[in-house]
Amino acid sequence: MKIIIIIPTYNEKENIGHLIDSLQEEFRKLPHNMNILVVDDNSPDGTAGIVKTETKKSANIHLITGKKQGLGVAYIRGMQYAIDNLNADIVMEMDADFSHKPEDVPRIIAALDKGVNFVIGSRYIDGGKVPHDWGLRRKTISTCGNIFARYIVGLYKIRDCTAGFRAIHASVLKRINIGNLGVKGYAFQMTLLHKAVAKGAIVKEVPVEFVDRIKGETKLGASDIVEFIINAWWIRLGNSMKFIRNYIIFL
Ligand SMILES: Nc1nc2c(ncn2[C@@H]2O[C@H](COP(=O)(O)OP(=O)(O)OP(=O)(O)O)[C@@H](O)[C@H]2O)c(=O)[nH]1
Ligand SMILES: [Mg+2]
Repeated sequence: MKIIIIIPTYNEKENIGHLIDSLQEEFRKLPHNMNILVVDDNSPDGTAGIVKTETKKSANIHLITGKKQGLGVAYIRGMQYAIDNLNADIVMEMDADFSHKPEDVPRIIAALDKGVNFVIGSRYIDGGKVPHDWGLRRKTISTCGNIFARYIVGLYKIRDCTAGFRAIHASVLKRINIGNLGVKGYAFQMTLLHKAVAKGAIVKEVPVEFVDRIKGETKLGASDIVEFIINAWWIRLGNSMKFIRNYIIFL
């Protein structure tokens, strides 16, 4: 199986080299064809230069660069490239800042069995953890994001709808027009999950501990929060319209 871990980066020069090394260590334990695709948005700190050096050393490291338009746009570009150019069977999402532990990668991949085609590294099921010293702002954003996704969008059964540590079968992504999700920022995670579930994806959550970044800065901004809220209500409206249409046809 060919697995592509997509890592979006913006100013992650202090993390990306170490993360690639740690992942390569994990890959040695796996029977799959493991690859990394870094999607860098022309980071001014020179992140892409570090990755370019890695691509020359190892054939399983890939890099694409582009204009900064948000986390979601970077993921969409990466997923399309992984499917069209790298022939991915499975695509993974992972942050560059070590918030997602490289040693959890084999467990997330192993959960893709018995028909499961969408695995979430979940902070909010038994065994999952968020940093105990998260500030009020960070805690509120994460908690409210999941409340919105579960109760406004309707993903009731899923506990961590905003996680960015996931493994998805390429077949699921091919069923979705990912170029047409209509989101630019962090709303991507919840929107893709909603679309995948609507297209029949079988989702499983596995517990992970989310670790606070030590190096570099967060990129989560106010525009991401606004887009997330608008998008959640927009999906809710779409769901209601679909329900009304089906009800009228039934009558
Ligand atoms: N290419 C690209 N990557 C991005 C963009 N925004 C964020 N990222 C990357 O996406 C990942 C998640 O971003 P973070 O800033 O760590 O967001 P977060 O984990 O929700 O927030 P913290 O817990 O505060 O770190 C990191 O690898 C970032 O470098 C973007 O606009 N373009
Ligand atoms: Mg982070």
